[in-house]
Amino acid sequence: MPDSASRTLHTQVAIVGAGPAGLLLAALLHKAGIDSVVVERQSRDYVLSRIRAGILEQTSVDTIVQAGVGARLMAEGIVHPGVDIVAGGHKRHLDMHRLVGRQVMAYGQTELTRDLMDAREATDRPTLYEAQDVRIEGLLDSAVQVHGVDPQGAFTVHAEWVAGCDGFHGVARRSIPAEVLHTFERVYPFGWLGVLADVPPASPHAVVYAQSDEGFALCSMRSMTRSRYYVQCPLTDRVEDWSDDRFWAALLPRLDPQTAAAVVTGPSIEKSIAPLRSFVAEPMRHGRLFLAGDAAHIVPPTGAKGLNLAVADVRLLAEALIDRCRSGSATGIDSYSQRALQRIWRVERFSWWATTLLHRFPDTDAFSQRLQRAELDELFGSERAQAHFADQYAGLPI
Ligand code: FAS
Ligand code: PHB
Repeated sequence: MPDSASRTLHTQVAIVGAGPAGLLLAALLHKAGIDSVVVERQSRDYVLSRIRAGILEQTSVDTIVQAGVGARLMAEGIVHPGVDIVAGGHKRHLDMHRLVGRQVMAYGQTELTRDLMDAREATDRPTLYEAQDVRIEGLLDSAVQVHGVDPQGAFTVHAEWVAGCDGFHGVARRSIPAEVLHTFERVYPFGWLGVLADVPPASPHAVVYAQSDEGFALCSMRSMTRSRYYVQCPLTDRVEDWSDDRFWAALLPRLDPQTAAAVVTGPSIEKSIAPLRSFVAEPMRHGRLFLAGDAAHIVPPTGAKGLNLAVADVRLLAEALIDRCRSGSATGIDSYSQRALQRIWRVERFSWWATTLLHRFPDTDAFSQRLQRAELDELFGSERAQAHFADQYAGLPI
């Protein structure tokens, strides 16, 4: 129990985590007149220093605009009507907009988080940064408490509901009793080495996914002057093992000649290795606690789905909580976990499939390489197969 010096705050929804999921939920609730308090472990600057996702599905763009936070996204986001896939040095284009009438948008997660933080600050409602020792209590009681200590001292947030938007390593999922929680996981035997560089993108109108004998590579962007590239690397590698020169030398042979010729190299402004895993926690609700985003699931970034899944959860959860707070109806909150998981597992499958298709695994032999090539030939040999891929990549309906 907190000591008497603990300051108390009262709200309708306590939100743990000020990443995209937590801040977007706060924005959607605020727009509907529902009050929230956000509790974040790190500082604002630390959260903004993370380089993560870069591609938004159409439904994510619509949700962000609906939350009233889409002005810069619509002004600066870059539409990608299709996507390119390279195999054996040969690039093929998949035109999503022609096939399914939808497309994606290139807009960095860092910029989205900045927009959401600015919108949160404009509401004048509390966001408690640098909160340590966060604990969630009362999940099955008539009200829930979030305790912690921030630079102003100990605090307790009293709320009707709590949203665990605190990512894979957060406290919310761990607040669900072990006998209630079921987790499902697959860890991949390689990582992604990512580089951010202030150079013009080699492919400004489509992400390029490359399958090659040397391993997977990806060409993306953040703007017309800032590029994001990845190469598959062994899990045992450390960032210090990779000079910029070694990175560029590894990237180019994995691409087709046209894309490789368009790559402008330059000094990295960020370089990091991300492990790849598929992970799902069920259920996404326990009493007054709801999980959303990476707190509940992780996908390998091959399908550009992590951030988009978080947005989809938040859209469902916001609608459910607004309904409960306004009309008292529990229909939305009672069905949230089941409805979210139904879409999550379909996206988990797509991300797993794309990862197994485009990467070299330790046991990838000549036979499995031929199967990977045949799978891609099946895809590009059939408009129906391409439409199915486009449906998944452009974003399943929420
Ligand atoms: P986040 O992890 O973004 O945010 C959770 C927040 O909760 C963090 O700010 C954290 O500090 C805070 N927190 C944690 N514990 C807490 C506690 N105890 N108390 C209070 N706050 C706490 N997705 C893509 O689509 N494409 C990509 O290329 C891509 N690359 C990625 C690279 C890396 C290294 C990682 C880790 C993820 C990547 N992702 C990518 C996925 C990523 O974008 C997530 O899907 C997205 O950040 C999900 O957002 P949130 O659910 O808000 O979780
Ligand atoms: C990115 O721009 O960081 C990005 C794009 C597509 C992916 C993964 C990451 O599948």
